Amino acid sequence: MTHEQADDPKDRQLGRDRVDDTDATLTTQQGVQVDHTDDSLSIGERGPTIMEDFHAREKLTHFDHERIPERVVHARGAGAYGHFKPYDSWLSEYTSAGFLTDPARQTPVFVRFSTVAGSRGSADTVRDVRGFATKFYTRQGNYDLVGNNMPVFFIQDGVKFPDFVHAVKPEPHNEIPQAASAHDTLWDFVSLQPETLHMILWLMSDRALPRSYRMMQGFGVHTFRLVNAEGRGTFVKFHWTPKLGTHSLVWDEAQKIAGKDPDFNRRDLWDSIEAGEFPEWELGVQLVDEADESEFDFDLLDATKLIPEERVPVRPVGRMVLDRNPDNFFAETEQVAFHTANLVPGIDFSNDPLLQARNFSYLDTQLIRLGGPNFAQLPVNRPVAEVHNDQRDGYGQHRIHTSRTSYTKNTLSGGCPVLADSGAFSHYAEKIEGHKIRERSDSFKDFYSQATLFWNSMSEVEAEHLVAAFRFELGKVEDTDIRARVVEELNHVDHSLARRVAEGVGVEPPAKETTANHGRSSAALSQLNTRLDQPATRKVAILVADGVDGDGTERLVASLRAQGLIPEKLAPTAGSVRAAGGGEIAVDRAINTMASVLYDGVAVPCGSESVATLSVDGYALHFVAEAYKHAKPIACFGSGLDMLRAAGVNAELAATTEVTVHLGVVTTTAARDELPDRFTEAFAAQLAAHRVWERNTDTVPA
Ligand code: HDE
Repeated sequence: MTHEQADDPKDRQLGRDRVDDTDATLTTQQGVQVDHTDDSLSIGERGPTIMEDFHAREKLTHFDHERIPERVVHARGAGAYGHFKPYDSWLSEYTSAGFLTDPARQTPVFVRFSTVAGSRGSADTVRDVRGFATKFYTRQGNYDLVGNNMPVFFIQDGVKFPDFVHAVKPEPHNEIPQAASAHDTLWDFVSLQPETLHMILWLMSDRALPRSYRMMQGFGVHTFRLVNAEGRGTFVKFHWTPKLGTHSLVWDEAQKIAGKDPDFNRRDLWDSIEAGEFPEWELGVQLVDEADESEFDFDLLDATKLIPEERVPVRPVGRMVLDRNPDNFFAETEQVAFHTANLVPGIDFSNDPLLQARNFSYLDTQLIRLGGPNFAQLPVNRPVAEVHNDQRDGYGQHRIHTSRTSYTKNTLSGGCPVLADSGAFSHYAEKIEGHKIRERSDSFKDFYSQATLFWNSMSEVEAEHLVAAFRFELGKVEDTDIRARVVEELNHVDHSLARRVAEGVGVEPPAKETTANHGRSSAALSQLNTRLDQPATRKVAILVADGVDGDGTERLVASLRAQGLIPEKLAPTAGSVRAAGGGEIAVDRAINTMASVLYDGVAVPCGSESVATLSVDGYALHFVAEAYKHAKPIACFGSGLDMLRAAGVNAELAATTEVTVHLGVVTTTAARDELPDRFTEAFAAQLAAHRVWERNTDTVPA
């Protein structure tokens, strides 16, 4: 797990704090050796335990204090280390930040992905926004880009954040439901706060159900400002684009995974890094000249709006790779402290009122969560840049300042630490004039146009999923007035959307449209327009039983592996199965310990005995039918076709040695050594495309 990377300054620094217990003897916190930790010190064999047992008291006391408050939002997460490197220096025209402009510089990073609403032990695959927070340990200090996997937010002003979070979190009287937005308080809030609508559409879309953290886009959300060496400012939006494309689960699958493997996304991130399949993203920027600030039909300072990519293209800046799992979840992933105000020279804020509130909130929250002002000294938070200042003392102070002075200016320490004469952060000298008011700018008041833009940009299947999500969520709302109010709000977005939702939730569909649909769309908003050519790391279940075609199966496994896929052999019981031609084939897992929802595709090899067994095995039949239901690619060869028939797969299964693909089902009657390479290639291509949306699975039970 830990392989110290000599060229990584953050990893070298962490190395000084790592504790290796190999060959070590058990001790107390004071280093006194302990030879017995199973029984407390007592008077006689059956007598009372005595206070004097300092080992037992220390052990229990430490245990009693092991927990810290979980994050008030984004409590559930998973993190990893890696590095970022710019491709070239083009961005230096806009920013003095060296880590974004020096292609020779590799900057260590720590990234934490998270859900928002659930508590620390909640399931990964709930319908929610995902956090995508990156700490860059730059030479100029730490820079945190604390973003999400959706480019907009629910509210425009941070003062509404506690209201919004209270509405979406479990209801206060009974703390139900956990990690779910399908309940009355959230939708009550939404129905009364139209600024939420655009983000609510994103939340009801497939974006809220990522297949993997490795297959999510990331967004800085706010408009920030880049500042170049001459002090010129340029507005910027940050984008992360995953190498593997942006892919999602389907809702039925997501709900089942929440039970079958609540750690699904966390495990996926961990396993892929352990396997050397390092997740990658490209950082891109949308730049807007300050002079063009008012050229848009929305306000750049409004975090419920995105800049359509057709209007301002995303320009590539560099590449981030995550290549190292943390050593200790608590020490690193739990204690990492992000803060939107962790800036380095060359990057600055805009006046987005949501961002301004965050700049207060993140520091404040760390004080309660991490117990005092010295959390920046925790190994994961410590910058690689040197830290010298006059801040002293406080809980958990680790530094031993040897200086006699802790004030500036001084003469007794030779004036040290001295003020920087170059390279310091200098706040952008924006000219501001105005009255002190508590009012929302008129430029923030178009709540619907971009919600409509998003809706118009959905492919047919994405739109169907979105309507189904609204029907599910509102269908769970008990108060019919709330349902009706949400439908009224949707009628401002699109009349057909409002009608389709209304019909599913028992609300009178609005008779006529309230706002005409502007008809504009943006291709970049549909996930189906992201990469669909990357099969790497897709997991494939190969169903086998005694009598399976051993050569064909091993050939299939080898060629899937060669294409970067992860095949696993599943049989009715763990251990191994007997191959038709003799010999044993090792089985990775028993079918009943897994489920099709944990795989991207399924394959059934040839072998009449094996197929006959699987065709009467309820787990195996359900496995195939469910994968088919969830629009997953399926492949089978030789007599494997019979298993698909038994499972009720309604694609055409051509009885020919040619490789045939129909509705994402790849078949050939060839087996063993005859199995053509084109068979796995065709299967891999289907897996890269993620799902087979043209399949009609309405009649397949789930
Ligand atoms: Fe956060 N948010 N947030 N948020 N947020 C926190 O900070 C807050 C917002 C985001 O992996 C908290 O350390 C306010 C937008 C991520 O550790 C807290 C407002 C975006 C994470 C907090 C927002 C985010 C947080 C909870 C409105 C996307 C997880 C614990 C003004 C751009 C970071 C913590 C991690 C975490 C406050 C809005 C993303 C309480 C007040 C917009 C990814 O400080």
